Amino acid sequence: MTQEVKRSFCRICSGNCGVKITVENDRLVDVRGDHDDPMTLGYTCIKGIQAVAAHYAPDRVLQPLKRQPDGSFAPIDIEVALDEIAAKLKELMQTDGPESIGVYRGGGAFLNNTSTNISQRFLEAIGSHKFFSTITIDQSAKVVTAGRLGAWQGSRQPLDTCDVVMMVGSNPLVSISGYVFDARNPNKRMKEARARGLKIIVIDPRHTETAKNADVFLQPYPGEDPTLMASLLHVILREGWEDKEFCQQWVADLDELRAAVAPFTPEYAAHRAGVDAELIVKAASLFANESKRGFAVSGTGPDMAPRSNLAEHLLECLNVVCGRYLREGEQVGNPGVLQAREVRKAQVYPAQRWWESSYKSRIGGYGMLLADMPTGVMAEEMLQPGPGQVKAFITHGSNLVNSIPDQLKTTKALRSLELLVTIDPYMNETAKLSHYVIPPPMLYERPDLTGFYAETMLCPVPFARYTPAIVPPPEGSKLVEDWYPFWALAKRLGVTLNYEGVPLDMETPPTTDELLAIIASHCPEPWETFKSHELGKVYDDYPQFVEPADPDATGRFTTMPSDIEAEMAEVAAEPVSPDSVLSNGEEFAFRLSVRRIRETFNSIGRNLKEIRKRMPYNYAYMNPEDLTAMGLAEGEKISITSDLARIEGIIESDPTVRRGVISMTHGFGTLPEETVYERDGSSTSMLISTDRDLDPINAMPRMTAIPVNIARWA
Ligand SMILES: Nc1nc2c(c(=O)[nH]1)N[C@H]1C(S)=C(S)[C@@H](COP(=O)(O)OP(=O)(O)OC[C@H]3O[C@@H](n4cnc5c(=O)[nH]c(N)nc54)[C@H](O)[C@@H]3O)O[C@H]1N2
Ligand SMILES: Nc1nc2c(c(=O)[nH]1)N[C@H]1C(S)=C(S)[C@@H](COP(=O)(O)OP(=O)(O)OC[C@H]3O[C@@H](n4cnc5c(=O)[nH]c(N)nc54)[C@H](O)[C@@H]3O)O[C@H]1N2
Ligand code: SF4
Ligand SMILES: [Mo]
Repeated sequence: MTQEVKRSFCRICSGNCGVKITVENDRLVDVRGDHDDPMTLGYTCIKGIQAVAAHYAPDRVLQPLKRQPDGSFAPIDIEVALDEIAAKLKELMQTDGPESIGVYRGGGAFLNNTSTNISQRFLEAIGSHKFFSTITIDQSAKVVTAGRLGAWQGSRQPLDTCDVVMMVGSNPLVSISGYVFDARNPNKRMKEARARGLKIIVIDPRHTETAKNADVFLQPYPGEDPTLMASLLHVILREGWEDKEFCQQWVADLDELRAAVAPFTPEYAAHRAGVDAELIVKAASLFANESKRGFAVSGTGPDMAPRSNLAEHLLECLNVVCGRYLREGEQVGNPGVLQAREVRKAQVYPAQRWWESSYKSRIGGYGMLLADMPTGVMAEEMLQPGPGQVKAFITHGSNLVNSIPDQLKTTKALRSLELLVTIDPYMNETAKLSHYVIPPPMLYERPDLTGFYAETMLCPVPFARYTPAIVPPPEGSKLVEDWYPFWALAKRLGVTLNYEGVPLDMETPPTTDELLAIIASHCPEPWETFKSHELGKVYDDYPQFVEPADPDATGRFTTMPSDIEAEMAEVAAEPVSPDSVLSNGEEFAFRLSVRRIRETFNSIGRNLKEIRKRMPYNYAYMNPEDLTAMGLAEGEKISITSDLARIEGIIESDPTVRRGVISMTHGFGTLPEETVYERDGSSTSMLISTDRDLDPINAMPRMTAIPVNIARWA
């Protein structure tokens, strides 16, 4: 038996950690961090290390399956399955029109370059708007903000040129994700940045791994970011710490912003959020007065809370009033390698409010965000009868049962479909409800690239890398690449797929490598040369500098459009009772706060023994003083009750969680009627309603700061 060590990179999350893989008889036997990887320097996490177990897990699906009348699944030839699926789609297109067909692009498809955009292109080709993706159940408030405030074409200041970074509700040291925070081996990068003198401000209900590096740490109740951001702006504008010259030239309505934040004194915000007013002033001073370069940035925390759009808007206003963007002549950190370069001019791309003029959802009349319909209304699109009702659905690299809020409603909606197709390597909870399950190869069984979609955001330098497939799929398996079902269905329906601007040949299927070459067509090197760099390459010979503004540039940031102003007034008028929250007419003592854990990636990883040894279920993390006050103890089982439902949790005493908060991750549990907490964990999505509390514009449900009561499990 010969063993061989090969090099590749992990794609479970967007960290793209370089790995060394031992292969024996065409099978993976070991995956570990590659210390020669120029980006990630040997870093990996438990999920990456467990890739061998993940590839050969017993619940992996190795051939296409069709659900039988008795509910069991039987193997089916892929071409027969695609014929049957295409026939149903054709029938629905004739009887109900193309809008009856929808797709969900989940994280599994997003992190796989050839399939990132293919489902969307498929729907475009058949003429349906029912495209949903994780974007609208994640940080869609960032899209809304760019559409209402405007955006600076010159991009943010690169991290290595910054004096200060303010991180609001993001924990890149665990999530390996962060808009412009350095996610390549983030522990080491954080240490390097701190040694260089970077100051860190963190605002988070939990004293996170990231917060341990903070110079100023605010620990508010979740859901109070709008007030906190407003009070930071209040202090900055009161003290005159804004960049006056920048504001004069590029902000249309600074006086209106000043007036709107006037009621949000540090004392008022501190009282609501449960923090020290002095700390708000200190954070404002460090950000705006003591530092000259940097940025404020958020993660899922504020963007999953009520008033996500308002919080994100005010947060970005911090960057606007301090002029924290690259100016003419400055070098762009990562202009991109694989993607076409954006025009970078020192000017504002004014607010476009795309959703106002776009196609509107049948449910709720929401406009499109990018090309997405809001996930918050997806289940209703399936459930509510009438023209345009979604009746056939393809879920691509997603586990909707576990990831879409209002789990009971979501499950009911998926069960109501005339056709549900899942493209996923595993028999996950959503696959169990599907009529067809189409399994693709897993990550080390296919060629790929470092993530192209968000490359300029997630990697601070222009780096890209190709990996070939490391092993073939397991012997005897019948898998098709993720993009294939979409190509094959388009062919059967007689439409052409337009792939990243290139119309595909619809007679002969492309190869995965050909599709990757299309994605990489903007790379400064020819495809074969690009592929030949085993450890990838930093393309720093092709710098991009911010160009001067157009002489007639008239775009300005609009900090206080009337809808923001109205929402600010609503917040200011809200009754304040920091120690309890009212929701749907009931009173609650705790707020459930969203979080990620190292061991799992959304619902991924729960099927692996080594991971479950470390994380048997999703713990309910609570402050020890709250436990004492309630006569509860670590290891006890509690009920967590929202205005919608009740779930179980086992307490883990955690002094990093602020009092009045229960911190719990999502993605656990299984089908609602089958869940046994000790075996499956529980789904926090059960607690979240999509009938009410949806944010305007993006229909974001209330996924953090969920009002809950806690009691010993009876
Ligand atoms: N290991 C692992 N990594 C992941 C994932 C995973 O599941 N596991 N998921 C991936 C995905 S899909 C995404 S989108 C990214 C997300 O990446 P991040 O946004 O960095 O996610 P978290 O690590 O949960 O950090 C969110 C922080 O917000 C805090 N928070 C909660 N509510 C509030 C609030 O109302 N206000 C404020 N200010 N803070 C709040 C939480 O305590 C938490 O520390 O992570 C990705 N990376
Ligand atoms: N309550 C609550 N709900 C949430 C969140 C939260 O914080 N709290 N977070 C939200 C966020 S930010 C996100 S991004 C979503 C995530 O929502 P989803 O994307 O639905 O969640 P995952 O569990 O990551 O599902 C990914 C699926 O992709 C599969 N997969 C992995 N690799 C591949 C591949 O190469 N090809 C294919 N076809 N499949 C693959 C995995 O097996 C898995 O079933 O959840 C959202 N839902
Ligand atoms: S952080 Fe973990 S899951 Fe993410 S790419 Fe690296 S090894 Fe993979
Ligand atoms: Mo996400």
